[in-house]
Amino acid sequence: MLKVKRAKWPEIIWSSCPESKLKDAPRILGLNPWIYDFAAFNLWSRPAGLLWTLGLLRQAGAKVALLDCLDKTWEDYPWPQAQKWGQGHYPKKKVPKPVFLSTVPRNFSRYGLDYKAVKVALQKISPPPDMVLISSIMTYWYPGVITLLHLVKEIWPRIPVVLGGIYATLCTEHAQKTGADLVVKGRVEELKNWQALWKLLGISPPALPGVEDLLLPWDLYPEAQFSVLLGSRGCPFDCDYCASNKLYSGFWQRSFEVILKEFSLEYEKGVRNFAFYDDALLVNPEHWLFPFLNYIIEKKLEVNLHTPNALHLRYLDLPTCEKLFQAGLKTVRLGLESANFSSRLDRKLSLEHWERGVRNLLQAGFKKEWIKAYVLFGLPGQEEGEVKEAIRFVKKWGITPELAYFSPIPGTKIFTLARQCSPFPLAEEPLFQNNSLWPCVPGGFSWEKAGELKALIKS
Ligand code: B12
Ligand code: SF4
Repeated sequence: MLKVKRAKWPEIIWSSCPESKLKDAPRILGLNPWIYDFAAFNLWSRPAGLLWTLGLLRQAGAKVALLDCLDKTWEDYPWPQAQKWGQGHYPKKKVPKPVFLSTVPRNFSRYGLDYKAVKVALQKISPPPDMVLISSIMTYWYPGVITLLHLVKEIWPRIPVVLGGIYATLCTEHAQKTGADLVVKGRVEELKNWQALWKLLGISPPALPGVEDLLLPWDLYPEAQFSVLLGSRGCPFDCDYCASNKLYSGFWQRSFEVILKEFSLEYEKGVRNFAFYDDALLVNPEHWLFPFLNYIIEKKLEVNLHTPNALHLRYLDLPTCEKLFQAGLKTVRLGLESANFSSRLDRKLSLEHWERGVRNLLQAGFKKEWIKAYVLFGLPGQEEGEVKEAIRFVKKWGITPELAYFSPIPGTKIFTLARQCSPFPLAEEPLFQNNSLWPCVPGGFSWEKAGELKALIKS
């Protein structure tokens, strides 16, 4: 087993591609900000988009380093003990609520590494990086982006800072007001984005490495409790509440060989927990998923696989369920959303799909307690009865419902209706897109209602 240790605080490790032909390779630092929210739990969370970006830049010849505020990072840094399968709590510090959220009856915290620990680690980087990249995930987590951006600008006022990711793509105008030198909307591998990055560095852009062969640089996390597998981008469905199509139109799959290489490097490091990040993991499974599952089964590798991002029930035929079971899928999440099968906001599921999928999972050997079905709560105009009906429906099957609170996302089909229903200016202020606020539920978040639904789930 290839064991690589974490550095000691406050050291940041740089890495480059051995075949780099770039003279005076620029040093590019990637930062994943803290989460600022009412609640946060690490469900195998990694900034996959930032890793993708750093991977391409390293491949093109740059020297890269990563500081992820949501990762333990340093060998001697205190961090909550991870749970059985690598998921777990973040350290948290209560912080004042942003003014827009001052009336919400919940505590607001910064999750992740201590602010001062990050500040000192950045100050110690010598010489300073030539460019800093800041990633963004949930739109309403932008306070973490701004805090980090201000910190970077305080330490290195003249170093260019680039902001990219999901918030930057879905709320570009808002992101342009953060003070970043460049806001990248969409995929970094789009030629105009790639060129803009290098222009900011003052270097003529090297050829864009092929994304087909790209290995995500998971080695930037030396001692990981878990890792992520991303075998595809996009989703062939187009549900009214989902931003998948806005983030990647079309559907593209990586090759089995590339996934296997990425997985093997992580496995060699000792990683045994892998979470799939695909929006449509089970679409066209012959391309890479089946060969990958077969490989694990044939080699008798002991791994735990997790699908926090939900599986499409329509593709759960018996052979697929058996392969998933034998390969070690432990966390099974299903996208039910609603038990109303006649009028739905998605195009992905019928009652027959549900019945057949759940039966096949059970027949393949999955225990009922490993399976949870997401039920969407808080959609514009949604009747509370519909949510309760869905909870009861799932429970009838002996599996556990899990509420997925609705986040209104700019650019989705339902966003216009969400804006009409919500008392908050959803388009102008991304903080109101936070699912914890229940932004489209009359009266907003209520502890009483949350308790009532929790009790129904537990009953
Ligand atoms: C994996 C995933 C998760 C994981 C964890 C994600 C994480 N890292 O923390 C899990 C399953 C836990 C999760 C949970 C949730 N998620 Co989620 N998730 C995703 C998903 C499917 C993939 C994100 C991803 O990594 N993509 C792969 C990378 C490679 O793509 P990318 O980030 O777009 O990166 C590209 C560009 O953006 C750019 N880029 C990215 N970063 C950078 C940085 C720089 C500097 C540059 C230059 C470029 C750049 O280049 C990259 C390569 O092309 C997205 C949907 C999607 N298709 O993106 C939803 C999504 C982000 N999730 C969403 C939601 C709603 C949730 C939940 C709230 C669901 C719920 N209702 O309970 C929870 C909340 C999580 C929490 N902790 O509180 C929404 C976002 C909502 C919002 N307002 O922002 C999305 C968009 C799905 C949707 N419904 O439309 N999620
Ligand atoms: S099936 Fe899932 S990922 Fe695909 S569009 Fe619908 S909600 Fe989004």
